[in-house]
Amino acid sequence: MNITRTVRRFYQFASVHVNCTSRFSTSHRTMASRHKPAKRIEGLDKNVWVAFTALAADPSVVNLGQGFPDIPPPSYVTEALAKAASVDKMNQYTRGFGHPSLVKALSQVYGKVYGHAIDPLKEILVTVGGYGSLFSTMQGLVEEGDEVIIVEPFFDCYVPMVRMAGATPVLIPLRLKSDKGKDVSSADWVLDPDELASKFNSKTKAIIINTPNNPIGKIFNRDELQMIADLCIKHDTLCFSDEVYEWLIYKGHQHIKIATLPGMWDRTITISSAGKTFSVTGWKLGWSIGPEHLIKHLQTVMQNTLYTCSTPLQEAVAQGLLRDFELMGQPECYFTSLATELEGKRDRMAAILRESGMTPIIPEGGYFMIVDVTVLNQDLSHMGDDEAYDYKFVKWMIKEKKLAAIPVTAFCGEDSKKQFEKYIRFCFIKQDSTLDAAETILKNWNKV
Ligand code: IK2
Repeated sequence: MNITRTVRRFYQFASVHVNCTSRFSTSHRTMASRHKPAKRIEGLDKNVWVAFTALAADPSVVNLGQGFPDIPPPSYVTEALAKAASVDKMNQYTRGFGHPSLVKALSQVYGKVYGHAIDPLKEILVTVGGYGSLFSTMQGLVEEGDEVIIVEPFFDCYVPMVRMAGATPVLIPLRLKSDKGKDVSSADWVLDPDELASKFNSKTKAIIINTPNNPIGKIFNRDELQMIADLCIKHDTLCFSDEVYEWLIYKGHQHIKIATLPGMWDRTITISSAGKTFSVTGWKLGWSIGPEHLIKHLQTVMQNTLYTCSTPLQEAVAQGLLRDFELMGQPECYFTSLATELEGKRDRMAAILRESGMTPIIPEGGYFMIVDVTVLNQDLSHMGDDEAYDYKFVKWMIKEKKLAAIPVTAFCGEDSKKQFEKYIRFCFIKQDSTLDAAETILKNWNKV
């Protein structure tokens, strides 16, 4: 074939291709305008995990961003999974609202924690992670026109989930008590009682609390929980209590379930997660616990959306819970031993940050630590002003310093952005070698 013919053929092909492409893009545009997203998801397209997980994926980046352990999970749990998967019937569907052995194990563990029997079939729903528990709670109990009070900073999916249920999120920030000096603890972040009371009205369907809180690590004490409970009872509202970090409680602190306060069991859904309980975040199993008259609505959502969760994973978590149920109260119980291990990592993380001149907020629970980066005085004006300072700071830190964290304004609404935009969140459930690498980066911060 001579050159002229080849060139002509190429242009013929290219022209057909261009026509096809432009026809495709025209029809694509028409389709796009005809098929708008459902109203319930409008404005919800941005997500901090999608954005920052991608940025931190580079293996040269030390990842203290998203909240997952890089320490191994307990071997009895992973071994139980391998064993479960080797049994034929464990690889098939199981009961929709929770695998029988898992709900039984959960009722044993939580029966002890709540101090009363939990009906495994009627008062528990197992679903896909803490996310699934939150979603079924919101879809099952929150109605168009309702208001739902959310304490800031909050785990970021609460607001979109309330919106997807057709309701309005009403935000109230934790505020830092003044004059705290150098030693600031998550306990120094408090709700203003009058401000909280002012958020309740006849439209209020529920309040969402998270204790221990992500990202601050605050554990609500009995008086604070009582204040919330009194308002729930006074205004006849529900309480959704996200307690996925319930076992990660540091010395001198106590986790209290709001559902155990007088008058609260009947109006509370408590949410937890196998991912956080056994350091297996990739397993994505969670559960909601509450009275039958509420849980049955979550079960309706489950049966019409996901129907059931993975059988072998549920069986393995059941075996893990039974093992730790026997050890509850002893140091070898994973619920306790993980918290002990993490307390050392928390203190190390705090020391590293202090050495770099920053003031970390020492968490009472959970595995995150927030820190004010103001003293680093990093000029980010070249990055424009489309984003909050913490977003720019973390993006810059990942690129220039190879250290990933999460911006704290991802956990609050517009009105509180100024209060939180100088904070970033570090995750410290990491191997010593990962914390060593972070320490080296922070020590060499000012070296080029
Ligand atoms: N609720 C809270 C408070 C959570 O922190 C999470 C998990 N978040 O972890 C990611 C991070 O903050 O870096 C969930 C619910 C969801 O739990 P699960 O992973 O079991 O769906």
